[in-house]
Amino acid sequence: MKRDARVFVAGGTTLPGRALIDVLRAERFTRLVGIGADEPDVTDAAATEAFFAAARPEYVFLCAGKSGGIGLNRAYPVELMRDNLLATTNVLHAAHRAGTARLLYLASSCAYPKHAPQPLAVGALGTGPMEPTSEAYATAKFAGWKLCAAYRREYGCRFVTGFPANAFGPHDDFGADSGHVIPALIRRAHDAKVRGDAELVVWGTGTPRREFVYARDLARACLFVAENYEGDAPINLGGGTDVSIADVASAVADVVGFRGRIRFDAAHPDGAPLKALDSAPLREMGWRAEADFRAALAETYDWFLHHRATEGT
Ligand code: GFB
Repeated sequence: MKRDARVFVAGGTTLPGRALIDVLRAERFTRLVGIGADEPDVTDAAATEAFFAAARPEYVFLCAGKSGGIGLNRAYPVELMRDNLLATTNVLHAAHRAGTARLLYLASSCAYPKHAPQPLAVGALGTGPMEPTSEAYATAKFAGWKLCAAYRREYGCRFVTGFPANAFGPHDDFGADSGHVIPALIRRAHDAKVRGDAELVVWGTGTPRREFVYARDLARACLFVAENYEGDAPINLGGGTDVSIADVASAVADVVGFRGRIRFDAAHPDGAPLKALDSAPLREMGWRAEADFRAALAETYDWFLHHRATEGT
């Protein structure tokens, strides 16, 4: 990909979007468009079309669309599904009309069937019911993949879909009730430490397992795929760390410095019992994750400590 090409990260304030902007700048892409206040409201079709007509981005990374943890998905399925459907349909159509040369759409591992064989391979997509707690959002991400594939088939667009593992890192939503598990536990372990609480409550049984990928590694994988993968099939963007929620809770408590007890509250749902991606295609192309899980947790906590007041985390 030409380093002086016009590149647009749709969803530049999301966790993956911010990481992508950092990686693109580090890789010396010199013409990022739609950054910060210049980014259009991509849930608005007219604003999106107008932006693409003016900026004419050659490369697009589509990370836009509200997302959150199991709590947010249970509380606001309509808002999550609608926001992602609008953002995805608007950006894909505008990119097609503007002649965008290459687009990577970021879907989500929750679009896989709840009980698909593990590790999750793209051939399992659509073969069974999704996890109910995130079904609305997951269906929007599944539809985004299918629409991406339709533009490729009908119009010959070089659009590709990546399915990421559970991402974490700076600029995430650290809301105790809205965030994904790692940022939510960082927030609650920090608050428990500051208050001197005797225990930290962790949702669910602690037995589910997840593959966690550091946002910087996810962003590197997105760029690697955009530059090197020409297949019609979607591709998993994994290579992360497979760990149980109980072990994540212990690691977060350790990194934050919370020394109290950890109590699992089974009144909260576990969600999918296991989500790990089969990322063999990506590995066989030579891509490797770089982040050490514990070091990435520490970097994320450090970011939280220095930004929680400003970024409304
Ligand atoms: O990250 P998370 O909210 O989403 O939850 P999913 C992962 C696991 O962590 C569940 C447990 O088993 C939760 O019960 N957990 C423990 C907690 N304590 C907490 C906590 O304080 N907050 C949260 N949030 N979880 C998501 C989807 O599913 O996967 C998203 O909801 C997205 O839409 C993401 O697709 C990739 O991994 O279960």
